[in-house]
Amino acid sequence: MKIFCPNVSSILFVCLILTSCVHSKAQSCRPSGRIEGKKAPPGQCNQENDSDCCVQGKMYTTYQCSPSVSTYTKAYLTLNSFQKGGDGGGPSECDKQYHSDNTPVVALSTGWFNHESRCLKNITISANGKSVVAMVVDECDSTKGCDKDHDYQPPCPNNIVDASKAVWKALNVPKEQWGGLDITWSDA
Ligand SMILES: *[C@@H]1O[C@H](CO)[C@@H](O)[C@H](O)[C@H]1NC(C)=O
Ligand SMILES: CC(=O)N[C@H]1CO[C@H](CO)[C@@H](O)[C@@H]1O
Repeated sequence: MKIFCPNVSSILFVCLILTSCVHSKAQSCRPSGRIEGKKAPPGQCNQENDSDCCVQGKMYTTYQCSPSVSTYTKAYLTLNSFQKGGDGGGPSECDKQYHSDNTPVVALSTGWFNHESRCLKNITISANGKSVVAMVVDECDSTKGCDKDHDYQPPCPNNIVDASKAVWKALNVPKEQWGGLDITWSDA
């Protein structure tokens, strides 16, 4: 009878491979897949305030992860409506409610949303020499898009803080520039 008995060097080898995998996973966030754009049916995809609509046949990259969070996490700030009838689609995922765009609320890319772990928590957003505290109420889905649930908008990039206009106002950004800004954020 033969008993399986791995020698010490093979155990070491497996350990080495495992640690290097874990290590590289923590450091980088790679795409998880791609989806093909579908054109929105008539009347879908609310383009109020420059929301993107999926382009038929275009490929969009998806992500399950976001860059790792630090005290100055770099992100890209975008504009969203969290009100009923706004371009955010349905009610917010965290509390199934709509939110006034005059309150500082945000949606985070899937990796940062982290399975609702930041739901109804506050983050501090800094840019332009100012900072504002905003509550996380929704996910900006990096894993899916171009369907009815996402108002036929593309999947979110993995580094997005999608904010109500109250956030833009508090950061003192001139209205003509609302929609895209490099920022940093941290857990408040
Ligand atoms: C987040 O900030 C709001 C407004 O400043 C505050 O009312 C709320 O209690 C804060 N929530 C948490 C979880 O700290
Ligand atoms: C979410 C948001 O800011 N919506 C605005 C889009 O633009 C119209 C017209 O400028 C505003 O009235 C909305 O409030």
